[in-house]
This record gives sequence, C-alpha cells and structure tokens, in this order.
Amino acid sequence: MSSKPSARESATKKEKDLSKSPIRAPKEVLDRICGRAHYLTTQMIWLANKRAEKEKGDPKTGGHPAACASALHITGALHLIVKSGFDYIANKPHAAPVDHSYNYLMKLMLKNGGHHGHPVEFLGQNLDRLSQDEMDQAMEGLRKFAENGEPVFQSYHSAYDSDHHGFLPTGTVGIPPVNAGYLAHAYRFAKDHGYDVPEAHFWSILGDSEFREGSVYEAIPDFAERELGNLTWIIDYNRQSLDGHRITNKEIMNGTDDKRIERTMVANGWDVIQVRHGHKRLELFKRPGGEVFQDLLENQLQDYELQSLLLVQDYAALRKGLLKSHPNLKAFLEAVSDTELYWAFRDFGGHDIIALAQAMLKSKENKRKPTMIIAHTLKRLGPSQRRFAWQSLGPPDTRGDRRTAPRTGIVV
Ligand SMILES: Cc1ncc(C[n+]2csc(CCOP(=O)(O)OP(=O)(O)O)c2C)c(N)n1
Ligand SMILES: [Mg+2]
Repeated sequence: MSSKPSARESATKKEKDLSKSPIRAPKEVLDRICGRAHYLTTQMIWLANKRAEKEKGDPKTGGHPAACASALHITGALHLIVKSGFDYIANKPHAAPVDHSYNYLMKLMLKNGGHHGHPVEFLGQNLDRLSQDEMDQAMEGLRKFAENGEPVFQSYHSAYDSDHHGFLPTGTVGIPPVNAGYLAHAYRFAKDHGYDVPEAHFWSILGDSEFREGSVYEAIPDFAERELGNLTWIIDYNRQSLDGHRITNKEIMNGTDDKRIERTMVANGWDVIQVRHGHKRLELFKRPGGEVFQDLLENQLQDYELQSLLLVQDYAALRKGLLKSHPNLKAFLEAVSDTELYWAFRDFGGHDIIALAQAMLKSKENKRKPTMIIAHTLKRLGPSQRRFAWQSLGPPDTRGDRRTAPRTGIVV
C-alpha cells in the first residue's frame, strides 16, 4: 500500500530534483530575486533623476524603467541560471541598470573590470572585487560624474562600468547583437585553429523595434552560414517602441510581427523558440474553451489590439467587450473568474523565469545553428503597470506607485 509522502519528504524530493537540473532554485525564490533587481533598477533611475545638486533647467538624466522592467526576467534567467563565467551578454543598451542590479546582488563588480578567466592583476589591472560601500556608491551614481575616482555607471553599458567584464559596451541599438555574433565567430575560429579558448556562449537581448535596424539583417545569414551554435539572440517582444505601440499590419504581413520574425529567422537558417505563455495561462488553456483563448492570443489579435485590451482596468468591461467582439469565447469566459481573465492577459512567457531558462538551455543544444528566442513580454511591469511606457522620469506620481517604490535610497 502506498502512503502519501509527508511535506518534509516532498520538500526533500523537490530539492533532489533541483540538484539534477541546471535550474537550482525554486521559482518563488528566483521571482523574489528578480523583484529585488526590479526595485534596485527603479531606484537607480529615480535617484539619478532627483539628485539634490540638480539645478533648474538641467536636462533630465533619463533612464528607461519600462524597457528595464520588460527585460527583467530574461536578464534574470541569464544572470541567475543560465550564464557561465565565460559567457557574454549583449543586452539592450537602455536596460543597462538591470544588468548592474543583478551584478550588484551577486557582488560581481571589479575594481578595474577586465575579462573573464584571467587571474587577478592581469596586465596590471586590479581585478579585486569592490567593497559593499563602493558597490553602493556605484549604484547611486548612475550617469554621475565621478569627482574623486569613485565608481559610477554610465547611462548605457560602458567599458568604464565596474561590472563590464560580462557584457559588451554600446549605446547604439542594432549593434550589440552583431558584436555578440562576431565575437562568437572569433571564439569558434580560434578554437578551430587549435587555440585554447573557453567554452563561452554569446547571448544578446534585443528590443522588437531594434530588430528593424539594418545592421542586424546583414548579419543574420552570416551567423547561420558560419554555424554559430554558440550564439543566442533573445527578442524582448513587448510590442512597443520608445514611446508607444508598434502598429504592424497583420493583413499585409501575413500575421503578427512575432510570426514575421520567426519566418525571417527560419528562412535564414536559425532555430526559433517562441516563449509566449506563462504557467498560469498554460493552466487556463486546459479549461473548457481554453483552445479558443489560446488561438485568440496566438493568431487572432493584432499586436495593437492586445495592447488596447491591456489598458482595460474594469474587469466586467473586459469580459463584456471580449464576448461582444469574440462570441466564440463564451465557453471559456464562463470557465474563468474575472481576476483569472485579467491576469491571463498579463501572463506572458517572457516573465516566466523557468520557461525562459528552459528555452535558453535548449538553444545551446544544437551546436551547428544559432537560435532566436522570441520572449513575449509586457513593457509596464509592476508599479508602472497602469501607465504606458514611461521611459524617463521614474515612478509616476500615483498613490499606488508611491507605496510600492519608497524613495529612501538604495537599501538591500
Ligand atoms: C541607433 C540608435 N537609434 C536610436 C536610439 C534611441 N533608442 C533607444 S531605445 C530605442 C527603441 C526602443 O524600442 P525597442 O527596440 O522595441 O526596445 P524596448 O525598449 O521596447 O525594449 C531607440 C530608438 C539608439 N539608442 N540607437
Ligand atoms: Mg519594444
């Protein structure tokens, strides 16, 4: 007779399962770390914009909190689960504060930066880690001028940042993914010619508007022809550009833009993995009529229509409007609560750190082909959810945002 395992036994089993997987921590723990990185990122940008020494008429410092939030879990999966010490990440330039926040939490800031794998004092550089005080100073110094050589951060990834050893510096969208690809090629070339090079993987996170830059289209076939299995690009598919929706033309382009991107990459020899849905949505798809809801999300809605639905805050109005415009959703709407429906629209795969990590690990399996992961995301996560992509000013002035983002400096 089999008896039910005790809570302790189940927990031990879970721990054992985790020890076999490259994903070593439970999702709840990873999500909390991502939440901490989100808080730090928002604070860095807020502090940079509210400095006491700022004078009236000075230009605002900027920062891109919404673009950072949309890449939060993609970056989290890379930093916390997938990346090795030899890998490089070429992130969207305007999401640099997120990289700094994860490196801060992992205490990966060095006195003079430098490259992985080399011993301390390589070529005269001091690669000691920064002290906690120095790291705090750096985090409070986003886009500040250093007065006495103290660590500060540039607005975009820079060779002067104290955590630059794991990323490629640039401020120009369209360039980091190309840099990552040619560096991947250089590593492969050196290895093929008998040099001892580390087993590095090259990751690049691109914006969906960035993917319209001409530079990337020149490189895409090149990277496939050279069989760069050590290269993965990840599109942060949030359907928004700098300050608003990207309005694509579903009829003329034969479907939504994620499908165009997929077809483009497959036609050019890349593998493609779509990460569309989080685990809550996947559960709801199993309810009556769930397949109709899945079809709505994947095939029926224009990108622009989905963005409009995300703006509806009134649960009853959302249900009523959907039933009117999509009567075939009747069975599904009867099978879900108002709250479930509201959150189902927000449960994008690009914020499910486990789904992302699995896709990233999968992307490394094929040694002969580069991979594009299309991570569906939301560009107004957390405190900013009720607002459009606010790019530069820090938390908007609403009661809820004041509660969730205390303005007291960076405290971990
Ligand atoms: C070559 C170049 N052009 C313009 C910019 C200014 N810029 C910064 S982010 C951005 C686009 C943001 O949209 P997207 O690529 O979709 O990224 P998201 O913020 O939505 O993740 C632009 C045009 C830049 N940094 N580099
Ligand atoms: Mg975008």
